[in-house]
Order: sequence, then structure tokens, then C-alpha cells
Amino acid sequence: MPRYGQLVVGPAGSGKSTYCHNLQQHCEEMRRTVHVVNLDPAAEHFKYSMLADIRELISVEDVMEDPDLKFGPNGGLIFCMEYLAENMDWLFEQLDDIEDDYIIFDCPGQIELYTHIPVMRRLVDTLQKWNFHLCAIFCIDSQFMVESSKFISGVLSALSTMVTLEIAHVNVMTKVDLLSKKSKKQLERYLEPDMITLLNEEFNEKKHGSRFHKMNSLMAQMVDDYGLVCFMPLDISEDDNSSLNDILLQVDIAIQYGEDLEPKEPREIEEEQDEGYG
Ligand SMILES: Nc1nc2c(ncn2[C@@H]2O[C@H](COP(=O)(O)OP(=O)(O)O)[C@@H](O)[C@H]2O)c(=O)[nH]1
Ligand SMILES: [Mg+2]
Repeated sequence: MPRYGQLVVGPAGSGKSTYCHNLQQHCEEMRRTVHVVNLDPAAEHFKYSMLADIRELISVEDVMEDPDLKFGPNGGLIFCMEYLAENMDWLFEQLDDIEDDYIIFDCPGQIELYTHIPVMRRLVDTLQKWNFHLCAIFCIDSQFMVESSKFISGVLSALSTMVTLEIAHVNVMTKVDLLSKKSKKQLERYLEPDMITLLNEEFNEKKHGSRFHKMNSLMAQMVDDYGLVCFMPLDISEDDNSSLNDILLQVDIAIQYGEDLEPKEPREIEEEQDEGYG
């Protein structure tokens, strides 16, 4: 039987754990079972109920306090993730005897875990061996995005994660509820960005010199060539959770969730439609 999973990634503070919590609640309302697993060994506060917690295996605090290891917070976190990768039987056991295999993995935010340290990629490979269909949810804080230069660095980190993990990928622009009216109006331009136009607004040949301009144009061209960088807005203040539901639908399609489920009785389908899903 296929199993399904979302890897929730993105910079620290971008809203990953909040997304997990809101998705769990939304699914509960729809009477759909999902489980959340915390894979952030540095995390402290949680609103969601979890199926498993990496801190039971190892936490950054333990590693930093260890007189032999003497790690700081960043090295400690990487140590923990490598420890997890070496001890995947722990995770296997945690995931072993649940029935509805739809797991949300709340991951740590350190960007190097997704760029040049192979540990997250190893995790993905193992989960795939365990039959998981995976989608990465890359969270980016919309507060930083509605400004071209910050937007570009966000796009590049999303792209680099996408290339490293090599799984289905959905970019989510979080905290849309916090945007001013003016910024909300601008949002459209960033959700499906025309990179060249955005870049040209920010950098111009006169001000920054032609070599810099050329480098930026090439970068924009590369992002456009991938044709994969677009963002789905997430506004958690909505009463009907419509943006969250749109994201869930997109992920379900990406991981082919639902295709192998038993056909439902017509009554169940009606109920689901009443609940606004479908
Ligand atoms: N208003 C609002 N606040 C959010 C949203 N997502 C996250 N936050 C807040 O941003 C901070 C960091 O969020 P968290 O989910 O812990 O980020 P993580 O480090 O990526 O897991 C917390 O104070 C959250 O309450 C959102 O969509 N809207
Ligand atoms: Mg978190």
C-alpha cells in the first residue's frame, strides 16, 4: 500500500509548525486523518498533537549540554539530523502501526540542510523506500516576499530545495493575513512571478553596472526556465480555510493521494461536499 507524506520545510519562523497545526485542524474538521511528526530537534512549543517527536530520540539541548560534543545551536541541529539519519529504525517504529498513512513531517529550518548537507535527501530516500509518496511544502514568509530583492533570495532557496530533494514541491506564501491592504494588492505579481520584470525593477544597469545586471538577468532566466517557481498564498484567518484547502488539494494531486482509495458510498461523498472539500 502506498503511504503519503508532506515534508514541511522553509526558513526558521516562516510558519511551518503553524501550517502543520492548521492543516491538522482542518483535516479533523473534514474527518480526514493526518498525523504530524515533529522532526525539528530544536523546537519548543507545539499546538498540534503529534504521532512522534524527534526530541524523544535526540534534542539539540541534549547535544549542546554534552561535554564531549560541545556543539553550538547550529552544529547541534545538524548533529541531531545526522543522528536521525543513522537511526531511522526509530522513525520506522513510530510510523509502523498506524492505519491512515498520511503524515505531515514538521522539519527544521536551517537552509544548509537543504542545500549542501545530504541529510534531508537521505531522509527522503529512506521514506521513499518505505513506500511514501512525498511532497515538499516550502514555506516562505510573505512579509519578506513583497519586496523584489528579498523575493529573489526566497525564490532561489525554494529552487535549491526543490533541486536537492527531488520530490513533488509546493511553495506556500505564509502569513498573508498580516499583509497590509496595499501589499495584498501587490501579492498577485509575486505568486506567479515574471522574474525578469521583477529583477529589472530592482536592479538596473545604470545603478548597478552591467556585469551585475547581466548576472541577475541570467539568474532570472534560469528561474524562469525551470518554470516551477510559483507560490500558493496561505491566509490562516479565513473562516472557510479556502487557501489551506487549495494547498491540500494541490498536494493531493501531486502525490496521487486518493487514487488508490476504495470507492466511497454516495452518502459519504455528499457529506464531504457539505464540508466544502471537493
Ligand atoms: N498571523 C500569522 N502568524 C503566523 C502565521 N504563521 C506563523 N505565524 C507566527 O510566526 C511565528 C513563527 O511560526 P512557526 O510556525 O513557529 O514557524 P516555524 O519556525 O517555521 O515552525 C509564530 O509566532 C507564529 O504564531 C500566519 O500564517 N499568520
Ligand atoms: Mg517550527
